[in-house]
Amino acid sequence: MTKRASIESTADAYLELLAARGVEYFFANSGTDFAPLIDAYARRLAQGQPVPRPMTIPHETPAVGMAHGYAMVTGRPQVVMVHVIVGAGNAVSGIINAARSNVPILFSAGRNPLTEAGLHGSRNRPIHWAQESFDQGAMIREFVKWDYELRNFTQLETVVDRALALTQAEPQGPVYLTLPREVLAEKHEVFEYTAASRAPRPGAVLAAPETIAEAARLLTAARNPIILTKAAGRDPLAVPALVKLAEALGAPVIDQFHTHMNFPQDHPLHAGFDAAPYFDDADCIVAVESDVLWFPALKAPRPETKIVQIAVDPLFARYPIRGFPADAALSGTVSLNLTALAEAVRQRADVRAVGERTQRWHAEHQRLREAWAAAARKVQNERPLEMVWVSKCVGDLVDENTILVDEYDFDPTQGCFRTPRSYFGSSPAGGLGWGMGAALGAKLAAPDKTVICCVGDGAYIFGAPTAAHFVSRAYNLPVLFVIFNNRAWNAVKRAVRGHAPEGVAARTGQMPISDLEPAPDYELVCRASGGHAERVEDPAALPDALARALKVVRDEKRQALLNVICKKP
Ligand SMILES: Cc1ncc(C[n+]2csc(CCOP(=O)(O)OP(=O)(O)O)c2C)c(N)n1
Repeated sequence: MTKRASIESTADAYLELLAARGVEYFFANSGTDFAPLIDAYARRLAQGQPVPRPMTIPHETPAVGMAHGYAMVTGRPQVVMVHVIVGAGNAVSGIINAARSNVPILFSAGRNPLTEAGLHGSRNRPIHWAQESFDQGAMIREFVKWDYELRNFTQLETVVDRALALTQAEPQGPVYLTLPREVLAEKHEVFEYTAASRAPRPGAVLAAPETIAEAARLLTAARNPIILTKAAGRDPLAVPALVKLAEALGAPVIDQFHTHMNFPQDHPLHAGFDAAPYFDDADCIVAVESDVLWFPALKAPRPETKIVQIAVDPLFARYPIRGFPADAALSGTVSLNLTALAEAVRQRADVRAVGERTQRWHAEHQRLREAWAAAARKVQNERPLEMVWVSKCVGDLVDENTILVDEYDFDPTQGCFRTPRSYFGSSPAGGLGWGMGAALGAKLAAPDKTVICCVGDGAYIFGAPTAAHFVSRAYNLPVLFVIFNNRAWNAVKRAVRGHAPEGVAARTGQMPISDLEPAPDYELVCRASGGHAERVEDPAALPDALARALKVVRDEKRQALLNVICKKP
């Protein structure tokens, strides 16, 4: 069916089309390139015409983070638009995060007016000469699946539908569309378009039966198979499928370097977060959506150990180097492949061996849980606070209605995540500044959920906190932010200690370029945007402070922040 809309410009048609295609939000950080769009927005809003909701995000880092957070919770891409090359520059780190996390986003930037005169929208500011680049896509091309400049009104529908289809096709990832000001400003009166996109939407993909059979053969021949996963839970259906596979095998699941809730943490086959201690005994390792299986320089499995890799793309083709082997590789839709493999294993498995292994791993699960509980108990009175105790207090608050976004320092041993899409960790690319925006995007996507955002003090600063707190207040997105404040970049310090354990820096603790002192009163930053905020220095006071903050978030619908003073490394 064809739709016909009265419009005034290409910008007007663009907004009409985005709304028609189900885009709900337009996370924007604007500049002179936005003039035709803002004009079209004003007209459409005044006339009650459909538009993606425009949201002013006063820094690109949380703008991209919000689109990332929204998509990771819903699976649906939204639009981010930034100001020409300079806005794109600020956004690149977030786009790298989205690319490596396989998150769909329609990322866009205005393109400086191309013409010096002669067209509506031609140059009229001094920046219009310096803000043109030879190849605007180049800055980010390596980290998007597709980039294109909208050349004219006629191709608008094809371009937008192609962008949205490509970002959502597996492996998912951001796409980049640049929008020259003259093209947006072109005058048009009528926009005709197809009511629903007919761009190809590739369906789910199952590996060939013989590949599944080979993987099942390797697994059922093994005496001690183990499973590790980083991001199986990106596909929520993969979580129950992974449970089926683990149970069919009697094999443990290790959430190694995990970025998602992948496997219920209270399942007796959950075996923690570090697979290395189990490598010596493992004779078959299944890696599910895991980019890094081990560190070859530190600890690898035995050479004869069989490896099965299961992922949308088991080659991680966009990584320049990745040498992890596979004796069988299942590409395609992870939930389908896990389900098929679980069934194939179930048919072949030696029931007695599965039963014995299950018992053994149940005991290991119990041992781990007791050790984790003891680790938190041991430091519960330490002042400054130990991060494991902070994590235990935060973890105790997690219920079925909570989403936790962690960008540094939440210790996953202290939580118990049971449902898909309830836990999200930083992208494997680790571009700092993701957490606050992602938490706000998650809250926008799931307004009925309690969203808790754990951040290191370093990560907090990278998150453009004045912008993030502004957004929380402006758009009623109450999130609880917990800063694990150790007044340092501990990740950097750890790297120095690992690199030169006997060096001067490690021996003396004097490490330039890794301290964050004098530390600001971070609570004031949140209060400046109307939030409730407290500084916590007493470990015994933390549970009550968390309860007060959560009450503000849930009942008053206001953001809250706890600046928790932790031990300095
Ligand atoms: C954009 C960006 N810049 C720098 C880094 C390098 N880096 C990784 S972790 C880290 C420190 C994070 O500090 P904080 O959030 O306080 O956590 P902590 O390391 O203290 O646990 C830095 C600087 C990065 N990952 N991303």
